[in-house]
Amino acid sequence: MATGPDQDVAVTAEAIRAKLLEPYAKKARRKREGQIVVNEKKAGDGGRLALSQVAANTRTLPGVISQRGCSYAGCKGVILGPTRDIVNITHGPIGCGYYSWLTRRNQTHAPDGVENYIPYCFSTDMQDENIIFGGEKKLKAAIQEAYDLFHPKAIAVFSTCPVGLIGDDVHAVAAAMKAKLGINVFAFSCEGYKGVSQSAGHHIANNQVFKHVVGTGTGKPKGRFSVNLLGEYNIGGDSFVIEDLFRRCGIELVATFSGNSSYDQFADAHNAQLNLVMCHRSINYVADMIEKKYGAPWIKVNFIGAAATAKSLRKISDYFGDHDLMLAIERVITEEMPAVLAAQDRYRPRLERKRAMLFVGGSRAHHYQELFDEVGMETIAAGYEFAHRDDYEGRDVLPTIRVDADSRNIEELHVSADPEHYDAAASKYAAERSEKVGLRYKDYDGMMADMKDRALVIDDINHHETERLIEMARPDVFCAGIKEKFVLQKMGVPCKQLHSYDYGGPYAGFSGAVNFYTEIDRLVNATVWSLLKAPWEDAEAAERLAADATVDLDATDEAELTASRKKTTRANDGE
Ligand code: CFM
Repeated sequence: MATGPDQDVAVTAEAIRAKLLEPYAKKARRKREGQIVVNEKKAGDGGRLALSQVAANTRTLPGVISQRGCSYAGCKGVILGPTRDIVNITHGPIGCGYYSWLTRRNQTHAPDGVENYIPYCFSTDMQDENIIFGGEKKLKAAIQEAYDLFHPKAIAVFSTCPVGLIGDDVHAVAAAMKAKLGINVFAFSCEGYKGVSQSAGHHIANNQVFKHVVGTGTGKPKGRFSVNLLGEYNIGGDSFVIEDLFRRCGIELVATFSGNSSYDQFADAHNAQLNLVMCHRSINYVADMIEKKYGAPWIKVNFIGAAATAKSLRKISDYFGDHDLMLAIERVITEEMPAVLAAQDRYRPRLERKRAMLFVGGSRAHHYQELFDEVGMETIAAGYEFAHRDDYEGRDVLPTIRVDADSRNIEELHVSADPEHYDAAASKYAAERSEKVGLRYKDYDGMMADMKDRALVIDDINHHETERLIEMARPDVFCAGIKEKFVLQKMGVPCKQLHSYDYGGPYAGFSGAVNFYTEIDRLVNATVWSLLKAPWEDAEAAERLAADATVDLDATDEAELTASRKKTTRANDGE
């Protein structure tokens, strides 16, 4: 049942929702009903929207194929993954280290002579005997070995599931090794089973980085306008683009958490004047803690989309309220926009009214809607893998979020103003600026406010729902990850990977926007998709394949048998 773009979207969204929920047993259906929501944009209090509630950050249904990852992945892979000069040791069986080794496309630029451990995979490679008798000794030896080989500034230890189960005290080992070696050694209790998804790992990572690294440096910003960029991980080189924009605007970037970052940047981050939060889900904890302890406020930014980039740069300008900075920012925007507008003119007629679906992580399903919008495409369904209600409905709902046992499992740091380093003037200044230019701090409206009324919002989508969604709505492009890509493409729908960007990118900033329009045009307007028929949809092809793949066991002589076997080999080689 294909639906056209002119069809009533309201009926379509409700009909799709009903179809997705149909096969579930009662209890499972009740759970999914709260996670599959038709966006209703009703006016709420104080000029804000009253959005439907999404039952986000809850356990995945047992037995379904989810897109989610684990807590260890969120901690070691996502937050610490892009750090180049911390030796990151996985304490656990080798598989956890191996499968998190270079699998995320976070790039780094390590100048000659600068430490870069990203290409390495460090693991304690736990064996049966360590599981039975404990792995602390092996961990100690691994830290010592890493130190002897590399003499890094810092070593971090990541716990995998068995470490938590057998009770190795990774923190005690880290503390002992820190004292022994005289470098910073710290550990994460990020066992894969913690929480309901990788989101737990983000929180655990944020806590430890804040506790053990942020504020330990003495480097002070040199420029007049200094910022940290939080929640930008340099996938496909995005951070490089943003760094270049900042440089041209005269904005000093103290630290990025954690794309193209270094240990010293984290250590000095408390001295930046302003914090910019890009991926709210993964890093809002650090932003909040820096504000509480050191005074610098945070604002939400988004460098995905040309308009969003311009808006974010202007927000920075509003904060600093400086004429020279404002001129520099406007100059950069003026330099960049002609190429963006020319690309929009070129691609809009080819992409207008095409329909996108986005099911990614915890912030990209929102941010990338901007880019589609800029070329006239509509997002008809979107959702996060592991985000929380505030990422859907906005931070206003934070006080109403119920803390369940899975969240309580994760340490909540109690942070207060640092007696020595808290900058009281910063918070006073921030309040004044807000009064003057209406800047909102600690504020994020979430994804649903930006989506159309009656669009479909699906949290923690699974394989069954993805297939039904495609069958019913046949989008022109589906944005997801490697686990979904080839299933979708066999159904004749192009998939753009928004985790790794496939082999593309950068997509941030102005030049990134042009890259993205080009890439989406290439995918959406390729004619190959209409020619594609999965083998099981084409009876003749299926028969042919089956015949080709069968060795003729009745062959009477060797020549016949060899010919038959050759044919089979050819078929298997995919010729
Ligand atoms: Fe933030 Fe990310 Fe994302 Fe994320 Fe991720 Fe990622 Fe993602 Mo993959 S930190 S929430 S845990 S923007 S790895 S760079 S693409 S799921 S949407």
